[in-house]
Amino acid sequence: MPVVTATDALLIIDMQVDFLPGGALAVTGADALVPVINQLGHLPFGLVVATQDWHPADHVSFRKRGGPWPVHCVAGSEGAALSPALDQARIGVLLRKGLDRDIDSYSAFGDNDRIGRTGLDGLLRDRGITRVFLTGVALDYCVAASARDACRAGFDTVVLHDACRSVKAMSGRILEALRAEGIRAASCADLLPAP
Ligand code: VGL
Ligand code: ZN
Repeated sequence: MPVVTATDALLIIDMQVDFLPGGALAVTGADALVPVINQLGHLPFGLVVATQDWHPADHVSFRKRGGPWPVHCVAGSEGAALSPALDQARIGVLLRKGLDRDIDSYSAFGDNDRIGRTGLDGLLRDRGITRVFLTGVALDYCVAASARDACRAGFDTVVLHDACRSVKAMSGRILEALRAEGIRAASCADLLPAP
């Protein structure tokens, strides 16, 4: 059972209004993750990082520009805000991604073209982080991309499967694919003290 210490980081991916039920790109069950992620905030992580998908109004990922997604998480809009129920007191770094109108950025670590990087890998290393735990949405897009980049950057990478939801794919298949790449899966109960 993994014991959380100061060399661990919690990554909270895109827990924004537009990804919650009723939002522009709703992920089923995303609202149920909020109390789960709030609970994790009580553990002694060395750093808690939250991301926000933060797009210009004419972003390349939007259908009106031939992209796969409805308009979502437009910078500064209500839909781009973090869930109001998410406990923000523990968030040490708030990272916005997808700001460039011509390239999407699923991963917290950089753009999909793998050229533009956010610097998160260096930031984590500088803070002495060796292991990252991933939570949030969507498991099949931004969580998976972030987990792959974390693993590639040399961090021990753990997806907290019951603190994530997929938008399209079956979560089991995604976790299986990630596991084959060296990314582990654990449940929140593995980290939290028994009630
Ligand atoms: C996401 C699709 C488009 C995500 C963001 O957070 O997984 N998915 N933009
Ligand atoms: Zn997006």
